[in-house]
Amino acid sequence: MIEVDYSVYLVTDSTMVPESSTFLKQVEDSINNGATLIQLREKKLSTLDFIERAKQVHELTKQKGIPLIINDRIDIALAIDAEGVHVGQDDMPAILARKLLGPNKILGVTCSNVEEAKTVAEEGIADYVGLGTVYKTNTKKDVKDPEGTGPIGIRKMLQVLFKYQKDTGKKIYSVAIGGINHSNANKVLYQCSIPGYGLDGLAVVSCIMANEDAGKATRELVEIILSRPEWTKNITETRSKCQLEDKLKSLRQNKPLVHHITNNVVKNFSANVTLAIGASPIMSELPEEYEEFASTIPNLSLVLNLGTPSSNLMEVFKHAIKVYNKHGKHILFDPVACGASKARLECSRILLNTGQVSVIKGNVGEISSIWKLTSTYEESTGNQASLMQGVDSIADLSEDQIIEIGREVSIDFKTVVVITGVNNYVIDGYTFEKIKGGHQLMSYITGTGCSLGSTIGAFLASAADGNFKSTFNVFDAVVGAVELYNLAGNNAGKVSSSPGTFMTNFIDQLYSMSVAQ
Ligand code: 3NM
Ligand code: MG
Repeated sequence: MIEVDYSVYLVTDSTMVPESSTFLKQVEDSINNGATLIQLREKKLSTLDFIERAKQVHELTKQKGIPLIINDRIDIALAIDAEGVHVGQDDMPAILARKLLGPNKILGVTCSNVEEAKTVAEEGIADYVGLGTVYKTNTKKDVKDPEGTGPIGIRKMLQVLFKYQKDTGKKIYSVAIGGINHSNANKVLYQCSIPGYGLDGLAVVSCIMANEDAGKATRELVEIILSRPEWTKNITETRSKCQLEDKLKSLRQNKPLVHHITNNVVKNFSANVTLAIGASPIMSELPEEYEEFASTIPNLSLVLNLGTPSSNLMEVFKHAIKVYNKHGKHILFDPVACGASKARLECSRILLNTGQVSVIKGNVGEISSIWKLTSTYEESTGNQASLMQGVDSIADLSEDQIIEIGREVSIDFKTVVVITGVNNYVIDGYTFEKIKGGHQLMSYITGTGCSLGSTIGAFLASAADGNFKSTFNVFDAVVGAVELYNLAGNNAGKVSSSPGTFMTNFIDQLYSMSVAQ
């Protein structure tokens, strides 16, 4: 069997080569600068021209000792003795392709959903799968899901492949494809993995083929693939057992800025809460200024609140996620009422596919809805995963089930999860902390849920001091914020008998506990 390195997989397209270059030069430059595998994908060439081109590319790949895969055309692969073939779902079925190719050629198959991944796994004859379309792309316009499957969809397919590997001991390699470029390659690798199983590589077309300098583009892509995602640099891996008092000291010193893109109902209250704990709020929905914020302000975080969604706001959210991810700044996502409609859950899916958030905060209903996005069962059988069996509504969930749902969301999205309620749960994989909820009067004041998001945002921005020297990690920051918020709520409740006075007492408590020390 041929040893294959799938990490940097160049799929060719002769229609996008810049005028300053030629098709063969693009491919050669890429091979000489780190491409580990080449797929010749020609949709319009005559058979004769295809063979000629395949021979030329094969000369180049043979010199470097890397495999050449031919898209779709098994006859051409056999004719020139290429190392393998890639088939899509509308091409020759994999079983027949394998028959024609024999056991020793590399066979790759495209999978766009869990069903297709299951079929490929069950047949067990593909060497690797191309999983996509990750993001929308101009290179392949006939894709069904215009937003792309995103990392959530890729992870679902990886779960199927991992299960197959556990059952059979056989591995099917995987690469992600579609809309991958220098700006997201690193994020895709980070987000498109599941515990115990990850992508073996990235397949790209335009970010190399259409580049004026295909060699440089390949080199830079290799560097990005090997580097660490920006936002993980802002996380101190080890916990320091830092107490709330120490976190508040850091908050007072760092005076963090919390950028809110939040709903119209709570803007005022959230700004007041942010100020009361000694942080500063900015409520900006002007995407043009985000790059400036994120690149110049060290103690900055972003709170994304889905409370009053709109098509315009979705574009603002998406832009913000990309910019904050690029600069490694923490994002808290508050999927307000995401279970209320299909459209709202879809907004959450799109945003969680756009980038990486550090914290997802919601009540049991909201976190359960997010959890449904990750379930691999519903697409194929219509059933929810076993975790929800025997549960008619979220009111029936036991504490263990709530924590398990939070844990699955945390592991799948690589994020800290906060579940609010009578008790609050802060969950980071197998680490969790239970924190008593605030006072019942809080439920009479709009924005007390959303403003916990502001408080967490402030702690997150304070933990990340811009020089990556934080003394507490994301989990600790979130625990601190939830502790402060609920302590202040309980203290305010003791001296208030009605919502109006509670509100002022709550702000006063937050202030006296954090600022006036
Ligand atoms: N297959 P770019 S997407 C060839 O989803 C191909 O199966 C896809 O091009 C799939 O890197 C795609 O320029 C094109 O976005 C990817
Ligand atoms: Mg095809």
